[in-house]
This record gives sequence, C-alpha cells and structure tokens, in this order.
Amino acid sequence: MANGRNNTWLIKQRFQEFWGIVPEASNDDKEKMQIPANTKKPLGPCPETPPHLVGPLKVEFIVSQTLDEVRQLYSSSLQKGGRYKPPDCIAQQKVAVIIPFRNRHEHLKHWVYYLHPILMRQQLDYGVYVINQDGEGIFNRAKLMNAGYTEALKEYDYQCFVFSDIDLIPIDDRNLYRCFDNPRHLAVAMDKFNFQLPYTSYFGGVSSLSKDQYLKINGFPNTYWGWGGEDDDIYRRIAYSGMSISRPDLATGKYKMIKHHRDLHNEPNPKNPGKLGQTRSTMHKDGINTLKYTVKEIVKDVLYTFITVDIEAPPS
Ligand SMILES: [Mn+2]
Repeated sequence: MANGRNNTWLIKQRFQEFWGIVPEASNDDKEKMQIPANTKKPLGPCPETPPHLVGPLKVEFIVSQTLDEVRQLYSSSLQKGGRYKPPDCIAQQKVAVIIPFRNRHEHLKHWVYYLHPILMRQQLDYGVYVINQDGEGIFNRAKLMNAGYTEALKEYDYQCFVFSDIDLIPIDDRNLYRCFDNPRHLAVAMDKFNFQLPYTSYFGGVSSLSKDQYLKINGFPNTYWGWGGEDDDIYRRIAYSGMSISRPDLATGKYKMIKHHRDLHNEPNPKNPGKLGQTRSTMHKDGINTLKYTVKEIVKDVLYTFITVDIEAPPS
C-alpha cells in the first residue's frame, strides 16, 4: 500500500516538473497572505494569447500509471465532471470537449493524462464529455457528437464545441482548443498521415465549431452508420453554408494517434460515400433538428462526464 502511495507521489512530482506546474498554496501559505475573500479584486479577462504555453510536447503512450493515479494528479485542479476554470482570470471562451466513445478505456486514460494540462495552460473554461454508445449496434460517430452537443448545453452555457476522437493527442499546446471566426479543423498533421493533410477537404479527427456555426449547418448528420464519410459530410455542410475552414499551420497542428486495431461493429460502410452527393439537400432534414436518442446513464468522474446514450443503432 505504502508503495502505491509512493509511486503516485513520484508521478506527481515528475508531472509537476514536466509541465512546470507550481503546486497550489497550502492553507498555511494562504493564511500568511491574509487576503480576506470578500476584498478580492474582481477577475479580469484572460489574455488573448495564453502566457504559459510551452510549444512542442513530448507525447508517448508507454506511461504505465493507472486511471486512478491520473485522477490523483488532477483532482485538486478539476471540478467534478472534468470541469475547469482558470483561477486567476475570466476565460476567453466556454468550451465543451465532446468525445465519441465505445470500449476505448485505455485510450481515454492517455487522452485525459495529456489533454487536461494542455487545456488548463490554454486558460479555457472547459468541460470534458465522453459520449459512450450503448449496446453492440453499428457505431455512429457524428450522431454521438450531436448527442454530446445537446447534453453539454443542458449543463452549462457553452459557446464553443471541440469534437475530438479519443485516440488523438496534440503534440503542440499552441494548437488552441477554442472557436474561431470559421469552423476550425485542428488535426491537420497526424503522424499516421506523415504529418500532412491527407486531402485538402479533410475535416476528420479534431474540429471546433461555435454554437452559431454548429446551428448554421444544422449540426452533424445522424445517418452515417459505421466508418467513414461523416467528416466529409460535415465539411460540405460548412461549405454549403457559406463558411470556410480555419486551420492551424502544419507545425502547430501536429498530432499523435494511439495505434489500434479496427473496432468491432465499426466497419467501413460502402453506402456512406454515395450519400455525399446529396448533402446539399439532406443537411436540412438530417441533423440537430431531427436528433433522437435516450440517455441511459450519466457518471461524473473527476476527469470527465461519461454519458451513455442509446442512439437507436441498427444491429451489426
Ligand atoms: Mn483512430
């Protein structure tokens, strides 16, 4: 037991060195400062460019700590449900990070380990929402993202939504998880595509849309079952709505993908590519205005809000 505690302490030490995090002042220190709570100055807005970013990061998926050890690292900085606000300024944006999910707990551990400190340094007022597809039916990434958008808004007045695959870790913290004047594609340089865009209109992996931008395209399609096509449909929705795509440069937009085998019940669907020719008309009758799903369970972990949803998936 003592050994386990020691190990956690060591990880925490190394982690603080690695990320340059200064431990919070102890109660003793706070008393010495003698600042009564009610005379605190009101907080000003956080600066446009977060001051504590470090640039390129070392990201490796060999860290062996347990999810519980990751919880202990961050629990003092986070509020229940994977929520955070900068302590010393008012965040520029309120951001919900939405992660479609099924059976990828190992990836989730890596994701929270790397992303929480990055999002904190970016001084966001954020929450992490893992949207877990219930049952063994065919997977539907875009419909899960629609459900995540809806559920996050029930909790807080989010203005910006970052949609992220569970297995993508940014390796430069200057790649801001915020919203911009146009919908943003963040995962522009993934290692699996040799740090290049695979094609010009690629919109997969990680993206951000403000609430207004999302509503302008009627959200995402609900009808892309199985692997493929939904990201291209979203790209077309954006183009047909008269918006363009914002992107970081290829150096800032680098990502590592956690290697994995293809999931069960998420086979490439040969019907999906053919649907793209109809997006211009179907986008108005398939999206957030026709979304139907049932919440089965909401679990508030300190690292994330885990929402299991029944999205009426066809059997696989
Ligand atoms: Mn993947």
